Amino acid sequence: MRIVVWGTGRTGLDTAREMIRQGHEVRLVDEKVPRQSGELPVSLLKEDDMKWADLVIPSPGIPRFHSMLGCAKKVLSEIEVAARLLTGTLIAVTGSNGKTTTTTLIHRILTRAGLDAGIGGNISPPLISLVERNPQYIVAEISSFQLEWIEHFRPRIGICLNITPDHLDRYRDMDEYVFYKKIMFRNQQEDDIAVLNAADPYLRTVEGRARRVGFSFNPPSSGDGAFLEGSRVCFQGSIAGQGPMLPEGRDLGNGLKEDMLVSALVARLLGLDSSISQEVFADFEGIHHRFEHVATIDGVSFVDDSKATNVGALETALSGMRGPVILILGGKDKGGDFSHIARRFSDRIRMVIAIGEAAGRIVQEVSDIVDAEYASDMEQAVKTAFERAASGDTVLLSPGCASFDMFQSYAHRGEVFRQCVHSIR
Ligand code: UMA
Repeated sequence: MRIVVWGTGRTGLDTAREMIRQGHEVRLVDEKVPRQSGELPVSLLKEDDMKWADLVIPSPGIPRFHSMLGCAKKVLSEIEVAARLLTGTLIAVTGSNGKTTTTTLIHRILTRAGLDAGIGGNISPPLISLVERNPQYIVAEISSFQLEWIEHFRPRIGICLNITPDHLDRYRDMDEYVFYKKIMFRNQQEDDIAVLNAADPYLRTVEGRARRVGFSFNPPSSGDGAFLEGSRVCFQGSIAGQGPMLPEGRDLGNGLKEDMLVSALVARLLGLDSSISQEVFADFEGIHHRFEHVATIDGVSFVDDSKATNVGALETALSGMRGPVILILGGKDKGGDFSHIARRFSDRIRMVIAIGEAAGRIVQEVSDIVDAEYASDMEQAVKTAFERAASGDTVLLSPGCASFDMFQSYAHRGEVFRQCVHSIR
């Protein structure tokens, strides 16, 4: 087959290599001046490439309505192509927040249980890079971008953690974003499982024939599912019984608690012993830049939640906090509603410090509700936060925005925050 692989990031390079290994004729193209890509030749994308190809595989970053894709005979996403080649049990995790942590936890549980499990997708490496090893279980983090060009993609267990506004700079509106999240369940059959957040109004209905299993902090109203009783995970319905304990004695935050609840549920559905999940949770120190404690200086705690790139993640972080919070917000605007956050958590937000491209809009939206001011950069934001904080306060970087206006990535933003905190000492 003649295949155009479009994009020379991680997805494009791994896809091109695998398609060549599968014996296809491959053109690797990009719209930007081709970077060095090791052994693979790259050319600038031309309309002729679209006409030449039987199949185009665009990288997730390429917008669905890019005019060039309109000239292609057939377009499939990398996850669709990978899923057709992988023969193991596919466990796919989507949602606006918590995907990376949940994917990591499930993978660790399977590995600790002695199963042959691979991990990939949006978390990286791309799913296609697992094809050569073809593990018995595949735990995949799946983004809405990757779901835009699926056809038969059908996870054995599909999980949607939550849907909150995100990527509204890519999608026309919330409906379109929700559509591409829920499309993951469309091809599931009766012997598949859809694990859905029972408290999320967007997930009350999903397409597909899969058996539904719910989760929420409180017992779901009916059916099979998982909930929390204190720190204990409990299961109801046909899987009823006690699950693992979540670690006590450290502040997990609501986001991590929910991710552990879902992971324990998936382990139960796979028939694994709860003690395995409990051991994994006890050892788990979280992932970088997701509600990560950086330091406590003069009684003021600094928490790096730079991975919170939308207001849903910010809301989850704040909902698990009690004491006064000085909140650093801002970055590249994704259209989230910050006044709602300020109203809901006005009891615990001591002040907001806004940075980056979205700073003007944020200060305008929240300053009637909580104290708010601008900072020119991260260094000034951290300095101001420390000056205003009292012992017992938390300075929380949970920006609710993308990072690309001032930083290379959310990880880079988190590292800069960390350096600024350490330079206070
Ligand atoms: N390109 C074009 N034209 C365009 C856009 C991009 O030619 O209009 C080219 C660029 O020049 C570049 C390539 O496409 O060469 C970049 O493709 P990409 O942005 O898809 O980058 P990858 O390195 O392949 O990374 C992708 C995911 N990126 C996006 O979804 C934007 C990575 O998720 C993922 O880890 C990786 O595949 C492996 O699966 C990142 C992400 O931000 C972390 N994801 C979003 C999120 O989590 O919110 C969805």
